[in-house]
Amino acid sequence: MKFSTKAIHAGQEPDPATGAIMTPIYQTSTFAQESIGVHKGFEYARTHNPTRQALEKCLASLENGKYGLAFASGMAATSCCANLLKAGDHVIVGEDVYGGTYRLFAKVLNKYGIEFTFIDSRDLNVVKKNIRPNTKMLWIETPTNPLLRLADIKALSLEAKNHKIITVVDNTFASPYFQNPLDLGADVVVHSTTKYIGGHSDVVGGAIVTNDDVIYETLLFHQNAVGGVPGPMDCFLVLRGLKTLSLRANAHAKNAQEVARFLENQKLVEKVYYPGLTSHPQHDLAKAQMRGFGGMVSFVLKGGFEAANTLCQNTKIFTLAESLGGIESLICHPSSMTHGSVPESDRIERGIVDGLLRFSVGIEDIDDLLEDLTTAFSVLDKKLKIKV
Ligand code: P1T
Repeated sequence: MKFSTKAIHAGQEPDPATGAIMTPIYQTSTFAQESIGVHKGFEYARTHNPTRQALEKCLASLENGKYGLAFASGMAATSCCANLLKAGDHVIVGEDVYGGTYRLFAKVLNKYGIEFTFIDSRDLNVVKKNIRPNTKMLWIETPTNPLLRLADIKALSLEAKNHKIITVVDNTFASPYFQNPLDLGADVVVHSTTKYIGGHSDVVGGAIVTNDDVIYETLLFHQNAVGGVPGPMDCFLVLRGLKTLSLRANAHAKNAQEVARFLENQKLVEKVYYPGLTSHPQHDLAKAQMRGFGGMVSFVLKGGFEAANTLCQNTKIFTLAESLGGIESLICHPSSMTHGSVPESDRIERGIVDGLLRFSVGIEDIDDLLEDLTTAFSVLDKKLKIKV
């Protein structure tokens, strides 16, 4: 089956009790048992729930994986992956990851004797150099949040495999529609389903997909033991959003390409980051491992924080807010919002400067989006000129 068919049907059958076409919201915490130890496959909703199970099967199918696990948030999925580790293990992490991922690794999990080295995951040699005898996991985000840098999933996974290192790819920015890391050799895929998968900014969720039986059993055990599972209503919302992912992803990417081109032509813009631009240093890698370039565009404004703040205040459609991947266009100021927990010196060294803004380009009419930006840039232009 092709992607858009799987998004609508995988893991989902008409309800056997009623024939309902849409997966019911099984709003129950527990299930009746026929006799002691005899039941219909469901006992307690932290362990299994039919609505969650449908979502997990659908997610696995879209990532070309055998197993899917759903979580209450992207961070719950990320922290579940840490259960593949133990004290004394070492993890290599791409330095340009979501600020919350950095915070979990550098400020929470480090307290449990797991060591993290943050490196430039664009460079295979840097990864090679940082492998130690106790390195157990390579954690990459590609494209990265917020600088849209790419990591070569195939090359890095192969290197990791040679050292028995588990490769985890956070595929949130690309979504399974544009990139399937398991097909490129990764062992585990993580998603914040809050973003493109849910797609409507109305639910928080996370997911893990893998083909590996041992990894799955370990994660399944911890999903139940730790308990960061989503409720049935949230699973329903993610499942419902997922059905239109292929349509939305194409529309996001089309608009993002135009917005990126628009930004490249603005004299107040110093730099634009979008993998779909030929000016992106890894455009060829993007074409090789992705089927499209996604809806996220970041850029640096001349004029630092003040310019960034002025632009955010003068758009009407683009809204200043955390998160991404919903149908509406959002702006984020990474250095004070998503990456506020990264120490300032590391942030600046990585390029997350005060003039950096990140657009989650929505699927509104492109003419309206460009008009909104044109107006905001002309206000910014006037303001900067007056200052000079
Ligand atoms: O917010 P949550 O569902 O827990 O997902 C965490 C997460 C994981 N991975 C990536 C790549 C992410 O971007 C996120 C969350 N990001 C934002 C909230 C943001 O605005 O970037």
